[in-house]
Amino acid sequence: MLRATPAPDFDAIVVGAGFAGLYMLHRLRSMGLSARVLEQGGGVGGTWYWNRYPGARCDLDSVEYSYQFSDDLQQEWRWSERFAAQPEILRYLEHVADRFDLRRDIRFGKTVTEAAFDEAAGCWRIATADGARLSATYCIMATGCLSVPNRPAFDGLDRFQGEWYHTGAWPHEAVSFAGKRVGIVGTGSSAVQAIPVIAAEARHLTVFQRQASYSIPARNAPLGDAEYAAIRARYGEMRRRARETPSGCWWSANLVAAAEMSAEERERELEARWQTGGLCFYGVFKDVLVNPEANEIAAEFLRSKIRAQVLDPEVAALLTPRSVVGCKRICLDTDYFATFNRPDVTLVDISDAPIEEITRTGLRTRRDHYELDTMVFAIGFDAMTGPLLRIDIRGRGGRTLQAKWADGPRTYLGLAVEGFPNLFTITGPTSPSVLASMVPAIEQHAEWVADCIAHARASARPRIEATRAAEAAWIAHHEEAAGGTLFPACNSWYVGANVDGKPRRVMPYTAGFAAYVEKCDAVAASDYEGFSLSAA
Ligand code: N01
Repeated sequence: MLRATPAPDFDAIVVGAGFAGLYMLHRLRSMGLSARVLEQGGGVGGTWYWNRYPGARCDLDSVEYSYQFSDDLQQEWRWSERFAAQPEILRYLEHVADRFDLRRDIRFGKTVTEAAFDEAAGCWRIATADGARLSATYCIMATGCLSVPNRPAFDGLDRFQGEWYHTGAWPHEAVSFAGKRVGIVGTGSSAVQAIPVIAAEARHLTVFQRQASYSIPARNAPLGDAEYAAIRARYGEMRRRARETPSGCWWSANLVAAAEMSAEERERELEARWQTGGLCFYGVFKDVLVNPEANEIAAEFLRSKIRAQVLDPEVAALLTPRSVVGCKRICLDTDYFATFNRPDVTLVDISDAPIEEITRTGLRTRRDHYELDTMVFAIGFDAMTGPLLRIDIRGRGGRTLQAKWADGPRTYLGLAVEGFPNLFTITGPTSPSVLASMVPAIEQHAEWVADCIAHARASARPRIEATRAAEAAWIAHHEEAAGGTLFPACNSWYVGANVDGKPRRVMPYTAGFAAYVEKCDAVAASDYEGFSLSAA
């Protein structure tokens, strides 16, 4: 007698309970599907659960760095500042989890180690580090883009007698720097936020810089009641307008190329965006990210601002990047450059004298030894592909994602992967993700995935997989678009240059959020063109 294959435990398993996983769960449940979220942390929040370092804030205005799927939520939540600090963002996500009763379907402390597609049963079999085994028809990776911290692989770290921390895995307990000689490695967004705060507390702060960063004043400020009332009144309209822009952000982009403006007009535009603060600087010229001459005008403007803020010309020179601006993410700061005017802050250039080892009492570069009580590693993440590749993901025929992506990520729309049926990636590589307004990008993906699953089920073809041809065409288009930009010009995490041995590929989609959404919508409208749908 034939034994019926047992039904999977859930319709869908979602990995991660950050912005993406929470909303994905909400969508799936509202469709009447059974879903389980597996989260490695002890609470919701994802990025905002782990990144508790001093000074951590979002770099998009809080009012747009938040969900829009529920107007009630949007209207009732009150952000206190233009750029919310980590504790407030975490409170927001906890509020969302409670308000939509999400926690009952989330299991915390569950690190997913394996996900394998069972072809006979037509479902995903998921294993967690603590030995749990679950199955589901669909597996949705809401694992984040910046969620695997780069390990500090410095010789001798285990010998260090003081404390050390990674900004991306900060302890929950308060960390005191009072009276300490602190060293921080890295000068990216995390460090740029942490350095002024740590400097204000530590006895001495030594900053180890490999490449200088461009940074723009955040101009963070409390949001007043009148200002907030105006935002609430225009929320819907601002959200709608943002969806039509390349960045998906509220700020407006200049649609004129630098060469079409007079020197005075360019200066006015640059200065206006500098004064506004925030990432609107990305919109300074239409061609700032594609034309080296336009880029150099913007870069030189930012360099002059560094020279104006840093008193010691030698320190200013070290802090001044020579590279293209924007091909590494521009940082937002509050008093970053001015911090180097403090007598108790030292900048150490390690571009030509790298860190050789960590000693019992500090850090040795090729040039010198530095005595330290505490070390902070703000050295970033194995971005975009790291969160997926650290899970042993096996698709049809037992093929691993690691093997498939050995030369770089290949996806269809950054949402699906040929050979891996019923697997979806929220803001996966080759989607706009980190180059768009992150939360709207997440919502667009979660909604697309939910609609796709609904369509597959309704048409009695629950198995869905990207075709090889569609994936190849998407990757060709993605690479062509990226090749027309300046993103390949930098050694940044956007191209995987910050992780030894990682294939160098522009990972986020560069042709703009609005164009991308249009493509996703067109695919959905044409019976999910580029996917093959079949019965189980
Ligand atoms: O990481 P990063 P991050 N020896 O990779 C240096 C988002 N974010 O955590 O430039 C010495 O940018 C490395 O040097 P180099 C945001 O999207 C947002 O700061 O590679 N140094 C660099 O200086 C951001 O872009 C917010 O030469 C080493 C630094 O460490 C992304 O997260 C806040 C090294 C790493 O910079 C990542 O930011 C924080 C080594 N072996 C983060 N390895 C906001 O919302 C690396 N470095 C504001």
